[in-house]
Amino acid sequence: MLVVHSPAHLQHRYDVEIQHGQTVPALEIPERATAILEALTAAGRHTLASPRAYGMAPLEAVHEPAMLRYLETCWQEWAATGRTHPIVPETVLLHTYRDGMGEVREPRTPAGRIGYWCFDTESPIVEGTWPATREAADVALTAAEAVLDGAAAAYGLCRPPGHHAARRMFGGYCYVNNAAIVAEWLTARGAGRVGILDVDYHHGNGTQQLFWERADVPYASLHGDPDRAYPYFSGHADETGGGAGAGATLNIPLPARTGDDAYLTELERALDWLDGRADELLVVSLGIDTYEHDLLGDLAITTDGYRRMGELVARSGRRLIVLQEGGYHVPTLGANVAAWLAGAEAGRRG
Ligand code: Q9C
Ligand code: ZN
Repeated sequence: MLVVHSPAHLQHRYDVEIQHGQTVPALEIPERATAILEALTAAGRHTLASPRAYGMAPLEAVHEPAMLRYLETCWQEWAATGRTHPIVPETVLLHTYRDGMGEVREPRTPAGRIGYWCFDTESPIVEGTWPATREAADVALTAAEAVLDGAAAAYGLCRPPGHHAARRMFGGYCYVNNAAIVAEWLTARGAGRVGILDVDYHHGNGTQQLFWERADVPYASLHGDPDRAYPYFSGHADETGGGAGAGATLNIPLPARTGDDAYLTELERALDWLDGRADELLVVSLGIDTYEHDLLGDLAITTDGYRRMGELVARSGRRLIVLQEGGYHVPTLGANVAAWLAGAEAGRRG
């Protein structure tokens, strides 16, 4: 399989994140992508490639340009105030803040602006965040173009990940939404019906929002039930899309400790739901944080479960753009991604 990757992500590195008000060692670390690349190289069956540059237009097609401009310029602005530590919000804009008082305005100072765009305290911005973010989108687009040109499947080793980034809000380790950028880009090119299958442990709130009112890009997600799991405010089973997109969103919240067999049963349900909605192309948001020993998730998928997952998804006959999202148990991350991709290759053959 074609594996697209870039060393640009190495610049996006910070030591700590703030979880539940406590400073903990960062989980979304460069070593994640390094481990995946090593395992896929060692597997010996993949073709490695570097990304092409697609420019800003594909990002502007899904995100508010002012947010992209913020991401592009915030480090320079922050550093100009004499700060050298990562940008993390002090305040974030709660939807109730301005109840009855009209629209909010974007603040002018760096300390104010971050909380206007970022929704959590776990997604620091450093000097290399923007170059890494842009390159991750190019990695995704390069994988998509290979599939557009006829490849049965391609994998994009995106870092940072993307599925928590919404039209004008970022967070959850995500700055732009790689899967949404690709789905929109393919759709605009008349590539056929594109669906998004999100198997990251966390609900892809950003992707769901971006396609909420659209029937042409169905979104299906399996994830830890938001009653207990981040990002808490989306992903319930009764969220099925709105307006023209009514019925084009499928959420499958899962109980803690869900294992391979139960997960695959639900995955089959998601693939059946996609039948007739997106039969040609599937963008897969591949999170490995469903793993039994993941540091953030509480599901119980095994390495063999990932092989079966890849096989089941590929069996559906759709061409696949598989993009890396989460997954935080670094020692097994490479083997688990390799198992998923090997399963996908086996599933395609038959
Ligand atoms: N506060 C992705 O997997 N927080 N993002 C979890 C509890 C952050 C995960 C820890 C989860 C973000 C792409
Ligand atoms: Zn996740």
